Amino acid sequence: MSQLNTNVRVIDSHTEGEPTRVIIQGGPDLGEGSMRAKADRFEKLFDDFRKSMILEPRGSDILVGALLCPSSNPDCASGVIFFNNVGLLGMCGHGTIGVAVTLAHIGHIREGNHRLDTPVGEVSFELKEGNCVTIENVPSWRAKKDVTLDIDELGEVKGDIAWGGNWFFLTAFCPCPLINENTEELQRTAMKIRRHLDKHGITGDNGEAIDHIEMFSAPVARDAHSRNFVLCPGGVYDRSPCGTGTSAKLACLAADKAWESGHTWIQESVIGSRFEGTYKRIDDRRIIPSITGTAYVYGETNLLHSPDDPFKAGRYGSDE
Ligand code: PYC
Repeated sequence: MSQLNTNVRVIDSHTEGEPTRVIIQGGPDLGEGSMRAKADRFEKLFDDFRKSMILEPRGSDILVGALLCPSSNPDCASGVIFFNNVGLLGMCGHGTIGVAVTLAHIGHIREGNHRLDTPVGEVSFELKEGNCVTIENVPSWRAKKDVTLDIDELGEVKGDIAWGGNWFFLTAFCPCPLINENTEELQRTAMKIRRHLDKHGITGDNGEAIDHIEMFSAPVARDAHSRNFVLCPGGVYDRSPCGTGTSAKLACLAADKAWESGHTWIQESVIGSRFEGTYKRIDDRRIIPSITGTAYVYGETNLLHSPDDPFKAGRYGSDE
């Protein structure tokens, strides 16, 4: 087991209901280099630290972690590596909004425009009044349209494969209404889709795993355009409308010429919270999505690791 710092300062927030735990002090030293290189080092050498921040008893499966680290680009307010209960995330939309509000909370930034360095590229954001943040995400695109899966117990499931900072399979296939009361059934169905993709080697570009499943339907609120349910890689679902998932959705809409650039798309989550999205076209294939949402800081904690604590690396941590 790698050495765990005994005192780690974290700030917890939620973005449209989805929590983000930002590690602002006491995280591992990941050395020099690009954020990609730092993320690789984090994944290889400090997995116990990741687990200890997210898993029980210090956390919960639904938390997304954000490790702040210095960026080699002085124009960036910070570098950040996002992670969850099973590993690292490429980008995280709700997490970026949470990081922005957290950086303001600790006095590191003020309202205005800023940049963040992530392992999948730089993103910019505008921090506005009332904890409202608009992020400009990484380039997003649809890789495949109308992929048909024939899944035991579900039958034919048709969907698109798109990148929005993570890989998504987006489908209108819903076994039941996308509402809070149905999240267990939705999780089970989305897991079946995920397992089918893995089993049959259906991937994003360059063989990259599709680790997010997004089901969408008509919205509940009259002024919204769509509602979604997003299954995250660790088997839990996003309480927010998922920033990278909304980006992937916008990429599909743009590819189908079903939504104009610059127009506001209102995406509802399964709990009824919402993001507003717009996009700019880069070329025939790719767009730059912008996502707006609100985050609230709800906790400041020092997490401790006692050397003799059997669960210092989390409930499912490695056995020593
Ligand atoms: O908002 O992009 C997002 C996200 C990814 C996983 C959980 N939230």
